[in-house]
Amino acid sequence: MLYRVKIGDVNDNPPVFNLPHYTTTIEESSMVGKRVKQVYATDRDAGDNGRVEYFLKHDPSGFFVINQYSGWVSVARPMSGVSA
Ligand SMILES: [Ca+2]
Repeated sequence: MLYRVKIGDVNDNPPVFNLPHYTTTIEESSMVGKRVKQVYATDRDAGDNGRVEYFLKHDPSGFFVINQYSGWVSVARPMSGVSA
């Protein structure tokens, strides 16, 4: 008998950012919603295992938000006059 086995993709590749670090500068007076920087990562897995979504891991200041799908970081609240 011949059995045909289909191997599905497993999630064996972590996402990889296209840069090791991203740096930028931004005016303290920047408006809420201003785009700061876009990050980009790829994942070699197929299908859902290769889909990349972005989250900020640690931002106690709350100054920034990241778009889950585009990777754009933008200003979430006014920075001027705030002592960090
Ligand atoms: Ca993956």
